[in-house]
Amino acid sequence: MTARPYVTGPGTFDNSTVAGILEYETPSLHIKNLPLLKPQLPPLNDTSFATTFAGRLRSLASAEFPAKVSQEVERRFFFTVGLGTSPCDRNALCQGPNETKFAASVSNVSFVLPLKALLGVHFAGQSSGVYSPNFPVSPLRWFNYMGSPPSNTAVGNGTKLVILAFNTSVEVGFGNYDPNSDPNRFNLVDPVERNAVGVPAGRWVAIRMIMNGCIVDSGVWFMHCHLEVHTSWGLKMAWLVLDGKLPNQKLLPPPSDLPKC
Ligand SMILES: [Cu+2]
Repeated sequence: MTARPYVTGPGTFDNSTVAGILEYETPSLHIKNLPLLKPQLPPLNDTSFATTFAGRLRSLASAEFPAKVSQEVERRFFFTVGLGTSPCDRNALCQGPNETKFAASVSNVSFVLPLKALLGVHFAGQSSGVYSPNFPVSPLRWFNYMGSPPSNTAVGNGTKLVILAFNTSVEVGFGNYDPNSDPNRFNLVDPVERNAVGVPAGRWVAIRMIMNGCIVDSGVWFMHCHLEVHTSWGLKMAWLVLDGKLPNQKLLPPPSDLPKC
């Protein structure tokens, strides 16, 4: 087996190929001189190959493992994800263009980590002043996300959350999206249930979530880029799912040995 990254963006990264040899131990299959299969990998930037492969992923959608897709959506959000710049801190050395520092954002909000833990202050009822509950439902400024980027790359910032009632079904879309034609192409039958999704460059992805303790529990949930450097630049936001009415729909207290820092 071999594997290597798929990449379309600029920037340097480790583009080497990893390889492993899989040997079956079943004695009856001990045939000598089996040929060593060496997979042919597509080019690093073969978007159509990667898209076709990812598009074939399906859940089992069986009686034992049903696909829990909400057919109705109560709250719709339109997010953008991207890189940008912020002013350089005083006396700091910044590596972004025109002496700025690199920043990243969701819907142009570069997330500022609060000094107090969001989940902790939420549980303790002491969240006043720690975050604002007004993460934008859709981008404040629209442009063609699939065209050339705007010349102003400055991002805003803040500790902004989306607050949702328990059991809310949510749909999140990213990028350019046609609300009339695109929903017809959604897979509401057997999509994969997952905690990470690829957003193609200059394109969009639609996600559905139900905040019902089955898929997303009550509490505070970060949604963030899986490149650590982008997360540190602010490509993250948080959902706050309120408790439900039933006893098993409440946020559990922190463990007694939770380190205090
Ligand atoms: Cu990223």
